[in-house]
Amino acid sequence: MYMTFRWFGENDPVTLKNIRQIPGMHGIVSAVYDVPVGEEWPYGKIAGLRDRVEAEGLKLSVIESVPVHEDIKLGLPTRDRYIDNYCRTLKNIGKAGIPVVCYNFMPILDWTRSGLDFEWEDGSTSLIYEEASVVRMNPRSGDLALPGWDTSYSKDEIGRLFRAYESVDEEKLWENLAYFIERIIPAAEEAGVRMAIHPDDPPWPIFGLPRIMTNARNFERFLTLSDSPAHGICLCSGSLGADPANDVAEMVRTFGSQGRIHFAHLRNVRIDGEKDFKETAHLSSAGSLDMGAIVAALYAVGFDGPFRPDHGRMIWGEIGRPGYGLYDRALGAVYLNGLWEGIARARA
Ligand code: DNO
Repeated sequence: MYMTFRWFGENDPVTLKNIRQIPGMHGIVSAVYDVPVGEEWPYGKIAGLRDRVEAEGLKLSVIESVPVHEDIKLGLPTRDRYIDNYCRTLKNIGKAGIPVVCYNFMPILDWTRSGLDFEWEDGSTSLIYEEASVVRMNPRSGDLALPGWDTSYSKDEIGRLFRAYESVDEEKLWENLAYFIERIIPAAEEAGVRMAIHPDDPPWPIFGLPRIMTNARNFERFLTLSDSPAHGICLCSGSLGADPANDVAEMVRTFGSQGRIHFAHLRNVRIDGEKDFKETAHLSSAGSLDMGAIVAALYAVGFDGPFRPDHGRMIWGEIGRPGYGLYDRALGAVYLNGLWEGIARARA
């Protein structure tokens, strides 16, 4: 596997130079942020991003995300236009030579947390999720500002979307996902792009919205939607691992041995109760996940794709995008690379 790092573009307080200085760094994970959701990303913008990254001596390894328009997830008649645009965007991404696209199929909300700055004894802070606080939020009122979204909606739109999803249950969402996959995977294959769906984070329904990319059984079902090697998953240890019923290393072995893991997000969480977790430093002893076992499983299945250290804590007084500071992610990157090197040597 090779190391990549998420960069949010020119407005990111973390610079490409900062990222390049992390030992072992290979590539960048980024996106075009100024095209409205659902519209085609022009080739020039994608190639411009790639050139900017390459000028700093890095590769543009993954596009994360090309967001999926809500009309597609809702299965509205207008979806075909957005799906056509999606296919054209994939074609442009392929033409620019970028091999992997990460996306998700979560209704309205991407990843969700209840708190941004839980303070640990050592003064570092983390993102946390407590179901008890989440159930007290009222997103239907439109008053919901969550960190890290690739898209955000106005108050009116949020209210309208919640009403629209009242008629979409899990099975309907599966149907809409199947319709989307049937159309985009051939386009991805033709473009030479591998698609990696991100698990739902957290992996359970929130605010009464259906969520389906949550466990091994559902990933198996998802993979039956297409036989194409372009149809795969982003194995996110922290998202899946927030549910102790998910054995993340086992999922790596199952889907990795089928060649379906196209991207890995590696981070740790400490589970403090049912639907209650805190993001921690990456190392195994800091949280509930055995990162050594997860990396060993990636090694065992011969994973040769990109991974990135996922969310870190805020440390050393850094102020930045929640979960996406430089320092703790850089420590995570080096730790994960160290695990890989150690495992590779022990097996050599
Ligand atoms: C959170 C990220 C997600 C991810 C999307 C992929 O930190 O892992 O926002 O980018 O779900 O579409």
